[in-house]
Amino acid sequence: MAHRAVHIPVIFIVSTYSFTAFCLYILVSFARFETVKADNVFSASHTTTVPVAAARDLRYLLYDVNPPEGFNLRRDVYIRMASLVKTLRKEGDDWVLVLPPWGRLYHWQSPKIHQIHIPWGEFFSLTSLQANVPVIEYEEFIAENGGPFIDQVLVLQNYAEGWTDGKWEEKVDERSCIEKLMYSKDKQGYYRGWFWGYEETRARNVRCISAQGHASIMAPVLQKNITVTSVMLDRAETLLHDHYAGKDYWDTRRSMVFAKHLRLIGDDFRAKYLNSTDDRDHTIYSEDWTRMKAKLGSAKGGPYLGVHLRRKDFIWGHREDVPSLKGAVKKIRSLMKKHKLDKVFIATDADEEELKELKKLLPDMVRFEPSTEDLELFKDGGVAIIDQWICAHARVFIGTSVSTFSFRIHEEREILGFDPKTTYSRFCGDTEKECEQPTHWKIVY
Ligand SMILES: Nc1nc2c(ncn2[C@@H]2O[C@H](COP(=O)(O)OP(=O)(O)OP(=O)(O)O)[C@@H](O)[C@H]2O)c(=O)[nH]1
Ligand SMILES: *[C@@H]1O[C@H](CO)[C@@H](O)[C@H](O)[C@H]1NC(C)=O
Ligand SMILES: *[C@@H]1O[C@H](CO)[C@@H](O)[C@H](O)[C@H]1NC(C)=O
Repeated sequence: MAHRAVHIPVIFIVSTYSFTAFCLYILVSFARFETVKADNVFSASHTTTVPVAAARDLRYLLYDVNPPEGFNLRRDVYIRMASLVKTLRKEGDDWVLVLPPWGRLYHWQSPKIHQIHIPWGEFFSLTSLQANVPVIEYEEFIAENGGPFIDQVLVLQNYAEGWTDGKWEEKVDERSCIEKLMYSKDKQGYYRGWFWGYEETRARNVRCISAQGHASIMAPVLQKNITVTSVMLDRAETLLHDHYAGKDYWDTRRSMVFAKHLRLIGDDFRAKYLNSTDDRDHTIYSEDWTRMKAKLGSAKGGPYLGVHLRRKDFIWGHREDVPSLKGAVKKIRSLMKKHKLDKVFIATDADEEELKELKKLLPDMVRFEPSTEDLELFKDGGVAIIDQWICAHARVFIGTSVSTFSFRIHEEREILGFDPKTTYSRFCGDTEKECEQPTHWKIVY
């Protein structure tokens, strides 16, 4: 299963962060200092301060991610691409990020519902995203571009030889493709591929690029080596964060505001089943994320314990850091007692059989269970967001070890202003010896 691999980038970023990120940060800051003087890089009017203002062509950056990666790692890759677009916009052309339609995700298995070609607007607030970096939906790109054509696809890959002498260095080079190319030429000489399930989409050219480093190492290549209008980076997860948990990371993360209809469903559910309202719980949310600066510890949260219990592929491998259901319920009971909470909300991807067992062990648990019509409307991604939203508003939260789903809840709680003591804890495996708890990443405003 590809899920082992899925976790590597996350752990990697966290572990390399200390020794590379600092250097990267310095590098990037220097580049910034040279080109733009403290202006707003996203406003159309900043052309006046850029030396090459005369020819600011509109260009499109598209991207896609390795198919087995889940929803929440894809949200993380978006942050890296937004950062790259910010770097690109500092010099030269007017780059716009094209949002890759959602669909065909491994975990989205609800039968009989159409889960392909899903625009970002169904899950996130587009105006919020746009307040951070210019973005458009894929279908808008097709319309603006005059057809479903992408000029250049760059398939990103690592270096065949790995790290030379075990030394980490940043580099990018055109190389022959290491893996079998997922694109093939049609009779007209165009390249056909997955393209988010848009069969009519084709590429004029496909090349492989070996890249090792942070997202913005692609900037010089896109600015200087390539002159065509639309470029797609496939396997974009190959690139690392420019500056993990830095200001730019958090700006983009804060701009990823959930779509309003999903937040409203979550809020109604909180009020109805969990006696939780923003007024009482001090979780007032500003529609404009740039004004959202809640002080740590200001949020109280609803009178319930929020739980993210990741199962499925996390238990198939008999991982040491994932508890049995009995172990999880024991922990839940003790947390409820400790914090004097009589309600518990559970978000989980557990299968039918495990759910039955869980209900037996914890008959009073509350879950968001969408009707068939609701599921058709929100889709698996929307239901996941509603679950995350409800967990994000709990008085106390506990998640699952190295689950990107849990990580996104941590960030949401950080934005809402919860005391870190109520957020950064996870279940321990039944026999786990050293149960390291999640890291607190503070928002940089
Ligand atoms: N509604 C709901 N869906 C969940 C829950 N936990 C997992 N899922 C589903 O399973 C997917 C989990 O994959 P990811 O989003 O990638 O998060 P992850 O737990 O880190 O898993 P990997 O990244 O695949 O290792 C989610 O996108 C959901 O579709 C949950 O508590 N509620
Ligand atoms: C980009 O162009 C430079 C200069 O021509 C060249 O040295 C470099 O190898 C090219 N990079 C890529 C990734 O094609
Ligand atoms: C809901 O919470 C309020 C304030 O904490 C409390 O006064 C009220 O009794 C609660 N209602 C229910 C139904 O638990």
